[in-house]
Amino acid sequence: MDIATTPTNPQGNPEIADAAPTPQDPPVIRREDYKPFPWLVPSTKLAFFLGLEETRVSATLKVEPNPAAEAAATLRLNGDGITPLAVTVDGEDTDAWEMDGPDLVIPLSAAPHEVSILNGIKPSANTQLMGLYASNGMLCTQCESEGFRRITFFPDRPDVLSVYQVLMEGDPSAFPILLCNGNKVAEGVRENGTHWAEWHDPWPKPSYLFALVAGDLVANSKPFTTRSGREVECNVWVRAEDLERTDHALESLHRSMKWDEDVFGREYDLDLYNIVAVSDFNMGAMENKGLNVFNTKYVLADPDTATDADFDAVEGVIAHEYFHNWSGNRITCRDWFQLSLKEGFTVLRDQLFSQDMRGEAVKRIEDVRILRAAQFPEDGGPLAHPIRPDSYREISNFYTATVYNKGAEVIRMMRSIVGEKRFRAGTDLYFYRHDGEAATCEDFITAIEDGAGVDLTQFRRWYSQAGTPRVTVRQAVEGDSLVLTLNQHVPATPGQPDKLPMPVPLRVAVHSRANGTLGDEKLIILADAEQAFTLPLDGPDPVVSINRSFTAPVVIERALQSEDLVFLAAQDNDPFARSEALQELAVSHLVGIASGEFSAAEQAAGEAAIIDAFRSSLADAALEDAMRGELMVLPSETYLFEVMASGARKADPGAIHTAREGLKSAIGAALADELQALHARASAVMLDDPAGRGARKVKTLALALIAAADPARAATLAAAQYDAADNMTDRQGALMVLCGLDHPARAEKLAAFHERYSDNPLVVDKWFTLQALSLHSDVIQHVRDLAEHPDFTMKNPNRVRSLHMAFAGNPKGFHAASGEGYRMVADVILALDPINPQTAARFVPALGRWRRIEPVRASLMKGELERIMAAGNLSRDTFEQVSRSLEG
Ligand code: B3K
Ligand code: ZN
Repeated sequence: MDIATTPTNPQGNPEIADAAPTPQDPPVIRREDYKPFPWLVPSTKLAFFLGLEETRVSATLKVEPNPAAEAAATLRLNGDGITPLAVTVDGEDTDAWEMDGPDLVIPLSAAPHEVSILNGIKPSANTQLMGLYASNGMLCTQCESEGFRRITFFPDRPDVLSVYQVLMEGDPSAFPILLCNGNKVAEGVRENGTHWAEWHDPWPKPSYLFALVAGDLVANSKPFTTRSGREVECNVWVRAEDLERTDHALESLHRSMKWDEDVFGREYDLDLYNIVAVSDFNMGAMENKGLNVFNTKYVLADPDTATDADFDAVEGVIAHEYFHNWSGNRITCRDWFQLSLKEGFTVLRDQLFSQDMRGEAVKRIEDVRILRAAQFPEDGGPLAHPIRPDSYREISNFYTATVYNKGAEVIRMMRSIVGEKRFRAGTDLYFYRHDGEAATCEDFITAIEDGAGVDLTQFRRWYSQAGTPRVTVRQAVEGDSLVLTLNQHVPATPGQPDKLPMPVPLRVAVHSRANGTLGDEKLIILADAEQAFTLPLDGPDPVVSINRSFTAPVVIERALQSEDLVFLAAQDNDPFARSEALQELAVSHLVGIASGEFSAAEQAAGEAAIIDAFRSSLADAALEDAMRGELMVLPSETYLFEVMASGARKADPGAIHTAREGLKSAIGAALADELQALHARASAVMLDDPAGRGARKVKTLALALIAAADPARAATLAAAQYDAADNMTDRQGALMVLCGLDHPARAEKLAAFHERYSDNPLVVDKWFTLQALSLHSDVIQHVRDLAEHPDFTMKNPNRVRSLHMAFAGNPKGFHAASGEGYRMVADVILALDPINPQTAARFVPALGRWRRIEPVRASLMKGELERIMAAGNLSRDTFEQVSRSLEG
């Protein structure tokens, strides 16, 4: 059936199938079993007859035998919860097909054919938000990884590339705007009043990059002229009431387009770039070719409703999705095991972009903080996997911090080893060599080797071994040199008991504490299990600054004297190293206290050293506030758990929390005057002052430290900050501090905030999150009550995350000694799994860390996982995560 010539709505009303039952023991898919698909699909024509309740989909695939694959006598097309209403082969209706589980199998001779299938779907009933679904009266899609098979039958795998032509037809009052990938080539109105648009995407693409959107939308538009002089129409589509908050997204897109030309030599390749914001979305955004679909959270921003951090996140995600146009779309993945090929590389590209936009050191500190808080625990737990996994049951579970963030670190290491210029030669070769292909991580590594002229044989282990390497450091003075002896050890992870050494690039410098001289930076590469490096010495009391700017994603283990760390924190010429020294000081102090290893005298000395370091960063006039703010952030509790849980020692969340709050209170008390002075100075900086961002950051950080020592004073200051605020950063910061306090201003300002923003869902999300993340002693009861609030719904992922995911990330509430926090999160998983399995499964890793936690809490956590398992009838997503968490 040729969709271009059959534009009317098909007649008849056969039953439209609903979701298929979920298997209890889904099969394991292995990387080593990869085989190319037996058929090529050079072109795909789709026709959509759109309706919120029911949408008809007609698909016509031109297929031909794939000369690179074993011949097959059948064509297997993936489906998920759909049934064919009609099938034709070469224009003839046929019954010669069968369903094999969810898939449609059609016998086919080894020759070119045209296969057409008609089916129907129910977008409004689609609560999983995969495939075609309804959001706020509009229709939109999410296909990565395997959502396209919920729309129509297709070889739904990333190595089948096809050119798509799509007809969309629907009621113009419900769906005035019809968008799809590529360019609009025709449009019109039928006699019956429906309107239609036909879209053509000239770039062959895998099905996961397909997208359509139909709804009542308006655009903020501004053309971008590429370096070769082509004009690209750039649109950010939103609901009319959100239009005024779209300038930042549009400008971010333009900055990304320019940066990718300048830094990676990549130019955009269509005349149109559409971004659509939807409020029901499982993740941040999706890089569909020419038609990115975004969570509203990463599009809408203005100072009244979005914090400075929200502005940064919008810019970063817009950049990320834009950069995918080359690292992901022009070159895609051969199979889902190669996910880091596009995600690791694209995260690195967006990190480098944001470093250029916002300052290298601050961005690097933020990225390392995320890595430590989110990825290190993954690497140390039952769900550990290499950046290129070897097997999965449900690929959605592998969109992880390991694949994304560690994947970016691994490619960043390549860049550090060869230098920026040679790395660019490597990426140029990669883009040239594999353009239009579905490639592998191995292809990427080989291109960097060939383009940059480097041997990465041993380096490949970073792709196959899971676990965060531990690097121990010993130092000895020999004459006028310093000998640095480094050992590396990669811990065992599930399925990988024995590891081999990997190349670990480390930027180092040797300073002299006695002379106050700072040594030159040098790159060393630790490749063996143990290796010694001789470095020049500048003076007495050498202090080694190591892993500067975090050249390798490893844990450095060394026993440095606190004077040395205080010296590095105050003096190092690498701002990243300064923040690292402070972190190292705080980590060893807090873990020492929490594990009961410190005497009272050691505790007092450690506290005094940290207070000294804080004092000097507060007093350092040469420091920008943005950087000062980074120095004021203590290590996260999840990272402290990781450090505390080493060898036979387990993490004690209660002791860590008490130690960390105790340190905050000691800092707040000792530096009360300095912190108040900082708060006052920062409060005087105006919104549009270029220094305003840094000032807003230190303002709330100062308030939080004051609150730990003097709650009453902090409450007064926070209430005043709230009342005076002319922006969301200050307002949210003040409310964050108030939420943790027992003070009448807490309820008063929370109510005012809700009333002011009750019609803005993104800000109402903040209202939920602030309460779920709070340090208040009744946080568990607050979360229980909020789950009953009329604004709460399990159907909207942003709302679920704003309350329950925030709570799961609140160590105080989640790890409450009673086990209530664990029970609440398990209840959320059970309630959410039938509605939205992808989002439900995201809650499992928090409980899955039980093995690293002290025995009483560990058994409570494990008990909840067992309760989930025993409930049965779990989705593939949740089943995989829970079973791995119990086995691993
Ligand atoms: N590629 C998408 C993520 C899709 C997740 C599917 N479960 C967004 C991104 O990484 O840019
Ligand atoms: Zn991505």
